[in-house]
Amino acid sequence: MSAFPDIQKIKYEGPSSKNPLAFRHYNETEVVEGKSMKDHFRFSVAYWHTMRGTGGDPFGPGTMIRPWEGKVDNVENAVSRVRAGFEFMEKLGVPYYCFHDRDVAPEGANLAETNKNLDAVVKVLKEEQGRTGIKLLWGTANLFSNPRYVHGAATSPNAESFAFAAAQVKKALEVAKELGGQGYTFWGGREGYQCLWNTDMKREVDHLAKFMHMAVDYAKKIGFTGQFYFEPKPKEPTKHQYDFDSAACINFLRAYGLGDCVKMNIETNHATLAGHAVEHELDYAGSQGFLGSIDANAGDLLLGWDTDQFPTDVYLTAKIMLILMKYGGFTTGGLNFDAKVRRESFEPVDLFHAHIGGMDAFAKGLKIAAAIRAEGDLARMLKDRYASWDAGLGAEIESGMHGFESLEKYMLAKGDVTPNVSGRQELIENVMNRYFF
Ligand code: XLS
Ligand code: NI
Ligand code: NI
Repeated sequence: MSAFPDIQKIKYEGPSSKNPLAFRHYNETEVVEGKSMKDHFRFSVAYWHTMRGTGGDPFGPGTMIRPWEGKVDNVENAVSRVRAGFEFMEKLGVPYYCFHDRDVAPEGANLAETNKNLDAVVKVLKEEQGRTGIKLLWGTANLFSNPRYVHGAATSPNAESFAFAAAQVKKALEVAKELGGQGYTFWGGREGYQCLWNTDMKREVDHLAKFMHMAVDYAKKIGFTGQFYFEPKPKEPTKHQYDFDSAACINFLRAYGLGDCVKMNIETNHATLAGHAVEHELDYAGSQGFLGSIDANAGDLLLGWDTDQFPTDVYLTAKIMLILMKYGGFTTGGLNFDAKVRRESFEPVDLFHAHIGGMDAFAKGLKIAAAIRAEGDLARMLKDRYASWDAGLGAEIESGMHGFESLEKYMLAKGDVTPNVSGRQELIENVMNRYFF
């Protein structure tokens, strides 16, 4: 039985189309800078939002109409949801998806039963992957919903919560391997604290590192070769999450000897919660060699929480694509829509509108970014600004020829610096705007 009987495969119709169920810019085979759009983006659907989002909020219950959902959340229901999910992704034309263990299969009465439930659904996921060619971008484990994780998982003061989480991630890695997953993501969940007076921060952060090492070791042991990612988020649900931003995460990974095996998964709205722009987070991660994958969404500046909206702002997508292309694009990673339809958008067709809009916004952003790169103004203005480092004294400093004494000697002889030139921010902003309107 079809879950979306009235919807056909979404096609590219070009910028003049007014068909709400067609792409205006995302044309998967179109080549930009030598690579197809499909390969630039490696779009992915987030199973937790798209297939499990209920629309519930602190003021009321779920609102979503999802005809394929049964009354009881058992394995049978989970299986029909998988069929609906793959029909959705196939009609949308995305090559990847991501999920948490608990998104796809219900928990049982104990760990053994839970694992059995998961195995039963994974069998169907594998079958649907084979049927459609859709692949697993990354898997992850939900280490935050169940009350056993009330104080965190890897950073819990309760050692048995750590142990349960370890068992869960062990299984999640096995599943990711079974499904040919290209990655595995750690997101902090409740790894953080509400009150420092009852928190041994050093011990908790040490435990988090120990946990990640166990995961990396186990992946090696079973031959899971997917890329590990660490996803920063500064707050929510705890007041202070340990995975605050790119800089904090990269410091943590390096300090604990995980720098070679884990890259970053950057999420737009998490960046803004940290007081950064997403392009800052991407550039920081990229410049340190840690740029792995992207969770694409958008926040609302008038609401201070993780609203997980679909990205529609072409300025935003163009900025993201500029940084991504600067670092050579994705290898194992992709662009995962970690985004949900609004509570008021409760019909199945809204899921299509949301993803089509996001994909089109990124496709347009890619074209703009490619045009900026082709013309080269931005690169030229940037290079000019650092010209003093390309020859003479700057080049000598960069190549290690100087220390404080020789620099003092140089400045004593010269007296003062060559006058600075304007940063030309407004001019650069105007030049950038040429590509948008
Ligand atoms: C929550 C996170 C989460 C991760 C996966 O805010 O974005 O969805 O991406 O655990
Ligand atoms: Ni995310
Ligand atoms: Ni998020």
